[in-house]
Amino acid sequence: MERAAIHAVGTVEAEVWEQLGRLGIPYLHRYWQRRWLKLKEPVVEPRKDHGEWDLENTLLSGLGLNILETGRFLHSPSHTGFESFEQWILDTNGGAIEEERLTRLRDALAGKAVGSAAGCLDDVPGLTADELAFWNEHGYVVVHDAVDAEDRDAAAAALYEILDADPADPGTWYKNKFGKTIWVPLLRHSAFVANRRSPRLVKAFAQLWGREDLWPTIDQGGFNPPERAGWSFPGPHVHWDASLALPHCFGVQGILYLTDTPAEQGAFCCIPGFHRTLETWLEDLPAGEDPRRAILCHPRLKAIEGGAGDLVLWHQSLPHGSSPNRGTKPRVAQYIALRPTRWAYAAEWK
Ligand SMILES: O=C(O)CCC(=O)C(=O)O
Repeated sequence: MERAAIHAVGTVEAEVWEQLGRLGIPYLHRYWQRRWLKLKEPVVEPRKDHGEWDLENTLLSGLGLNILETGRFLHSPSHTGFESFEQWILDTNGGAIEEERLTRLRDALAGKAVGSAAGCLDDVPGLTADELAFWNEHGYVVVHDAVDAEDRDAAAAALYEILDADPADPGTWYKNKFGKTIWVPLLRHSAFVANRRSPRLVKAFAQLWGREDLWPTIDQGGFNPPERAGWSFPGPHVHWDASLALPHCFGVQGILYLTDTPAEQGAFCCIPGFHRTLETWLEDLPAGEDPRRAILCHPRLKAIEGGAGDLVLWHQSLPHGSSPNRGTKPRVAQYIALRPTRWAYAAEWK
C-alpha cells in the first residue's frame, strides 16, 4: 500500500475559533473572507495564504456543499455578507444540519481524531492484497460492487430523470440542458448521498489513504452518450487535476459506474503506471513544452471497463480523462473522491 506521501499537516490555528457564526464552525468565517472579501482587499496575510485546499475541502464536505455552487452563491446578488452565507448553507441543506455532522466537522477542524463517517470499517470487505499490489503498480484499481445495488440504480434513474431522458429512447439522450458537457450537476439526491457513504467504497478509499477521517467531495454525475452526427465527445480529455509542481503528492480520485461500462462506451481512461514515471517524464520534456499539451498525444491511454456499481479509483498523478462513446448506450456515472481532513499538497499550482 502506498502511504509515503501521507502527512497530517497540523491543526487549524487558534485564531479561526474567534469568529464563530451561528453554525459555530471554526474556519467558516475565514473561508468566507478568503473567497469573498479577499477579492476586494487582501484581508488574509499573504504569509498565511497557502491555498488551504485541504481545509476548504473538509469544510465544504462537512457542510454538504459543492465548491462550484458555493462560488456561484458568493458571486450572486443574494450574497450580502457572512450572515447570508450561513443562511444559504442552511437552506442548501434543507433548513438545518444535524448536530452530529457539525460536531464531527468541528472536531476534525480542531485536530481531534474523527473516525469514518460510515461507521466501523473493520469487518467491511476491502481491497485485497492483490488489488493493493495492482494499485501500487498501475496507479488505479477497480473496486467491484462498491455500493448497494438499489442506490446504484436509483442514482442512474435520477440522472436520466433530471436530464428528461429515457434509457430506451436514444432520441432523448442529447438535450442536456446543462450545456454541451458530460457533467450533470446533480449533487444531493439521496442515492448520491448513500453512494458516498457506502462502507465498501469508504473502506477502499481508507485503505489507499491509510486513514479513516475521510470527507467526500459533493460531486456531480456524468452522462456520456454515444457519439453521433451533431454530438461529438466534448471532453474531459486527458489531464491532471493536481499541480505538476514538486512535490507530487498522494491523492485518490474516483468515478462510480452506475451502469455497465464496456471500454468502448465512453469509459474512464488513464495512463497506467504514470504515477511512477511522472517526475522523469517531466524532466525529459523538451524545454518550453507544456506538459498538459504534450500528454494529449501520449500513446498509452487505456480505457478502464467496469460493471454497474464498480468504482474506478486512480492516483492523482495519472493523466486521465473520459473517452468518446463508441458504444450503443450512454455511460452513466457519479464522480466521487474522499480525502482526509488534512493532506499534503504542492502549494504552487503548475
Ligand atoms: O468522466 C471521466 O471518465 C473522467 C473523469 C475525470 O476526468 C475527472 O474526474 O477528473
